[in-house]
Order: sequence, then C-alpha cells, then structure tokens
Amino acid sequence: MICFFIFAPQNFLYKMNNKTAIISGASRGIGRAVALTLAQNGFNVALLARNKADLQTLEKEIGANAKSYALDISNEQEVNLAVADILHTFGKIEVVINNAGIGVFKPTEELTSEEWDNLMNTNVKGTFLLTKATLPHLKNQKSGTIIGIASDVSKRVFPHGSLYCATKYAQDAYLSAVRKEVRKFGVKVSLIYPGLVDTYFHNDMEGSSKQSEWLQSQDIANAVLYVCNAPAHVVLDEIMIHPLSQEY
Ligand code: NJP
Repeated sequence: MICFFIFAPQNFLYKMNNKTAIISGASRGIGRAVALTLAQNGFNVALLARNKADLQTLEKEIGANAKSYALDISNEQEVNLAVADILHTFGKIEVVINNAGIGVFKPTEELTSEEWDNLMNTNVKGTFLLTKATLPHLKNQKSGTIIGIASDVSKRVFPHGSLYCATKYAQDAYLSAVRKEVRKFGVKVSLIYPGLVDTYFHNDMEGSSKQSEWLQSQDIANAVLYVCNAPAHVVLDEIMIHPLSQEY
C-alpha cells in the first residue's frame, strides 16, 4: 500500500478529494483566502491569476491538492486551455468562483478608454469567459455552483466610481440572468456582495491601520464556504456583507 502511494501518479493524489473549485484572482486578497479555506475543507483548488510567483507560493502552501494557472482572465484561449487542463487533472469541477477584479476611481472625464476596456475585460468579460468555459461540464453533470464575488456597488453607485460600478452592475446582471438559465440543469449561481475589504485592491497596503475595521478576506472566504456547503436543494442567490463600521 505504501509503495502504491509512492508510485501513484500525481493526479491520483489530486483525486483523493472529490470536490474541485476553480478560483480566479487567487494570487492575493479575497481569492487567496478563499483558496486556502476551500483547500482546508477538502477541496482540490485550481488557482487562476496573472502573477505566477504568487500563485506558486500559494500552490506550495496548500500542497498536492492545488494546481496553479498563470493567465489573464480576459483571454479566452488561456481560460479555455486552463479549464481543459483542470478537467483532465481533477476529473470534475464542482465550484467556479469568479473573483478576479480590478478598480479605477476618478472623475469620468479623466478615465481613459484603455482603463474602460481593461476594467470591462477583467471584471465582466473574465466572468463571462470562465462561466462559459465551465458551464457545459456543470450542466452535463447536473450539479455545480458558480459564485460571483461582485460588490455592494453592484447595487448602488458613488461619485468617481462610474466605471467600476458599471462593471460590477454588469457582472451582477450577467450572473443573475445565468442563474435563471441554468437552474433547470441543477446548476446554482450565487452572488456575494462585499463592502470594504482590507486587501491590495485599495491604495493602502493590506493590514494598514486605516483599514483595520474593514472586512477581512477571511470574512468573504467564510461566506463562500457557507454557499458551498448549502444542501443540494438550496441556492443562496445573494449575500450582502458589510463591516459594521461602514456607512453605505
Ligand atoms: O483585490 P486584490 P480583492 N486576470 O487586488 C486578480 C471585489 N471587491 O481581493 O492577476 C487574472 O487583492 C489579481 O491577480 P494578478 C473586487 O471587485 C473587493 O479585494 O496576479 N487575474 C488578484 O489575485 C474583485 O472582484 C472589495 O494581479 C486578475 C485579484 O484579481 C474581488 O473582490 C470590495 C486579473 C485581485 O486581488 C477580489 O478583489 C468589493 C486578470 N486580468 C468588491 N486582474 C474590497 N477589497 O474592498 C486582476 O465591494 N486579477
């Protein structure tokens, strides 16, 4: 038996866990916390982001049940290749977490068309591409959960947030419509709307005193785990989460 484990192919070790989650934007912040939490709770985790070094550090930290993919979430070919490899490696996908996202905050006349394209491509097109690539598999197996890490500004707007809010409204509308499309195939779609979270997303560094009363990435990871643990007949459509200190 011991010899069997020594000579077993690596993907046998992956398949010791029977649930697999794909997490976009896993290199830091919320995505990283989600990946660690799901791995600690028996998931294989496929880690997607652009920063290869950060992904490899996380992959090492998690161990044999993680595999990382350095890619741009707005690149269709890269996303499709990664999803094909994830299916080949893990055999199955249960949870797809659309978390990769960026923000730019300034008066609209100062926004550039490059910033417009970059935010739309990452926050909206990236969600579409990963959902489109994984959905045939989830529909075929008649189970699975797609989660969107949206924002409280998917539901409200603020000055200098025109572009970011537009992307988060679009991501929310897209996944909410997909929810209605796929429920008859046994596939769930859940949206999580965080308020302020202490991550690299903001200008101040993670852990800065200004952000000490904000949500922690772990708070969002706990919500993701709660969604993943819902009984088969329950879909958690929407979860809005704020720090007690935030006025909104
Ligand atoms: O931000 P951050 P969060 N292709 O900057 C990745 C939403 N949210 O964790 O590519 C692939 O620490 C990037 O990796 P890398 C927010 O809208 C947040 O706070 O290596 N990946 C990194 O892993 C976003 O949707 C707050 O640079 C790309 C990750 O995305 C989600 O939460 C409030 C990529 C970003 O990590 C996670 O953000 C709220 C690309 N093209 C909603 N571009 C908040 N923090 O307060 C970026 O309401 N990434």
